[in-house]
Amino acid sequence: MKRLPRLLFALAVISPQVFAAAMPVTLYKSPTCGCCEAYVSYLNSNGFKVNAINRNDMDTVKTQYKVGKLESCHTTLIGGYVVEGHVPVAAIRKLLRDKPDIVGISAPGMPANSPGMGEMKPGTLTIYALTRQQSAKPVVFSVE
Ligand SMILES: [Cu+2]
Repeated sequence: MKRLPRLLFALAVISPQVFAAAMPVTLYKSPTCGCCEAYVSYLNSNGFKVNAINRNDMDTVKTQYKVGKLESCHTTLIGGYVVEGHVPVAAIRKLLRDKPDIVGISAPGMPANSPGMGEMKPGTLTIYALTRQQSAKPVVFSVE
């Protein structure tokens, strides 16, 4: 038993991403949203630990987190950012790594080629920035 901590330490050094604790996130969704559930599973299987909260007043949530015209079905809070809709984890990781001065990111609507919706086709899904001053023209954050 005494060897176990050492072993864990060694493994943690070798593969930090495997041993990094799952990142806790909060996700607000309507209780009847099926694609939202699919997205919860997607996040959970990609190293996040989702606390999904059912809300019947998603309009209030959208107003509270200022998603504006870039709204989708569910709203997720990750590391101080708002992640709106079916955003691929690659974009979330970029957001958490680069820490831009924005409110968050969004995959507005419910695009068919997004995680939790359907088959992803790399390079086809545009992710937008939720800027502090909601600009008339949407600002592209990344293409996934
Ligand atoms: Cu959806």
